Amino acid sequence: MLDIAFLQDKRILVLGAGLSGLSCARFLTKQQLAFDLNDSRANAIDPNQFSQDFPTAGLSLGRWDSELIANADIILVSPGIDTSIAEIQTHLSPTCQMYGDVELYCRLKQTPIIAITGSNGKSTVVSLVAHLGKCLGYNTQLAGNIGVPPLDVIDADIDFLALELSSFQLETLSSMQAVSATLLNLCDDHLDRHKTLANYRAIKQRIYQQTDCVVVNRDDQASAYQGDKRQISFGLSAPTSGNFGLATVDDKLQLMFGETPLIAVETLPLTGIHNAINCLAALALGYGANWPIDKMVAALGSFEGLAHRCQRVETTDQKIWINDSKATNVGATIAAIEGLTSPDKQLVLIAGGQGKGADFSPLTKVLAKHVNKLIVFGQDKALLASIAPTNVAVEQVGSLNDAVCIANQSTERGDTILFSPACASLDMFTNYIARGNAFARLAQEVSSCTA
Ligand code: UMA
Ligand code: ADP
Repeated sequence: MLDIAFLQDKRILVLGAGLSGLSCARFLTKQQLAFDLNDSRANAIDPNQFSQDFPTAGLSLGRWDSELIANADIILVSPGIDTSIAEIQTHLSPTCQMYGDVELYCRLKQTPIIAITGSNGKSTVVSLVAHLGKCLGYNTQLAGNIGVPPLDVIDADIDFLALELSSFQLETLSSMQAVSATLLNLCDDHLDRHKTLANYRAIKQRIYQQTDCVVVNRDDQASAYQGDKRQISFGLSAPTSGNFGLATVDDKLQLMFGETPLIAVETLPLTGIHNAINCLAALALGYGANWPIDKMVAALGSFEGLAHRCQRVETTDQKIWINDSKATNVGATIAAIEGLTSPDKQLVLIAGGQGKGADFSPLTKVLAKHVNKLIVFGQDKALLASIAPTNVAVEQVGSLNDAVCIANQSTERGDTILFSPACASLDMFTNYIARGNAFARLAQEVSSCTA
């Protein structure tokens, strides 16, 4: 039984009618708790469907509803909503509590949680943790930013929740008591909302205050933890005892636990050194939850990876077309370039979209070293073009279609065309999935003409 006493007889307002908001609505309805829902977009949902699904709830669409906001005792806010804006802040009552769906879950349920945040690799690592947990025989449930609102699985009888947390979700989270948790890495992202990298890091570091065991990335200062909790590290270097890393043993690069080689990197199903690091992070998180290392290592081989992350597009032209549409920031694109480069073949990068206020300049050095041509499109194409080094040819184009055609004309058999945008997709696509699917389709079309 969930103890919902703190929600009873409260005026509850749900902000946002997306995945999180509707999961709150379903939960509150199931618990027979009254609520209103407010979304600032007029066509966010179909009001008729809403009143069928939630007959007793109030609905306000098309603007921030100052009256509902002012009267609320508890506001359940969706992660994508910036509540620092005047239309929300000026109306809040001083006693109003505002938090998110993940916080509500944690206040209600003490499931053992393995939590993951970071700028890049969250979805890969959380899925890998869930996969390892399942292979070990635990009932492990994925949840969070990966697309499963935790309130939707609050009634499930599970052993572990593998929880992906965005900075937006961490902003309103304070009651999580995870078994193990990590901040994988940090690079410029979401600065349109968080303003400075220091602020973004401080929000991400909140994950360490809410876990028994802290898992840190030795190669990223932003991931470091100063405190006296149990700490396990992972990184590119050979690890000290009790930690995870990489080392060459018997002429092969291996995942290591202390001085013990675990598995050769070349046998892992996911390519790129960043994915070897992701495997180490998942092992460290599982080890933090007292999962047996040998069984986790045995399960690594059956993880299939996720679509739109450095995924090869099947073509017949003997060129290597890579869909990395999920690369929505500079760090992800750098990891893809460094992971895919091949010394005697060309690498053409297609990038562009909405830069979200990020500094693209860390790309310059990596482009100079590994990329032969840069093709940019979308809202921030000029910004991207401006950071290209002089030894890299740059073309600015009007569409992804044009970018793919030029990439095709500029390459030969054996060359790699990497679509790793370093930007969000929303200027031209519904989301990164639609953008990745468009790239894959276009790549298959042009390649079938040249094959
Ligand atoms: N809305 C407004 N006014 C605004 C902004 C949004 O009314 O100014 C409304 C929209 O009209 C919409 C609703 O809010 O109806 C959407 O809420 P939301 O943006 O919080 O999105 P959800 O559908 O609830 O999905 C959220 C996460 N989205 C964001 O953080 C933007 C999903 O992560 C997550 O899977 C889901 O909760 C379940 O936890 C997506 C994401 O893009 C994948 N995350 C970002 C990322 O990974 O970089 C952080
Ligand atoms: P997230 O959920 O944090 O966005 P994903 O696993 O979906 O992470 O991967 C997003 C992008 O980051 C992809 O382009 C992927 O190739 C890249 N990526 C994955 N792991 C890492 C890592 N450890 N470091 C840098 N980039 C990574």
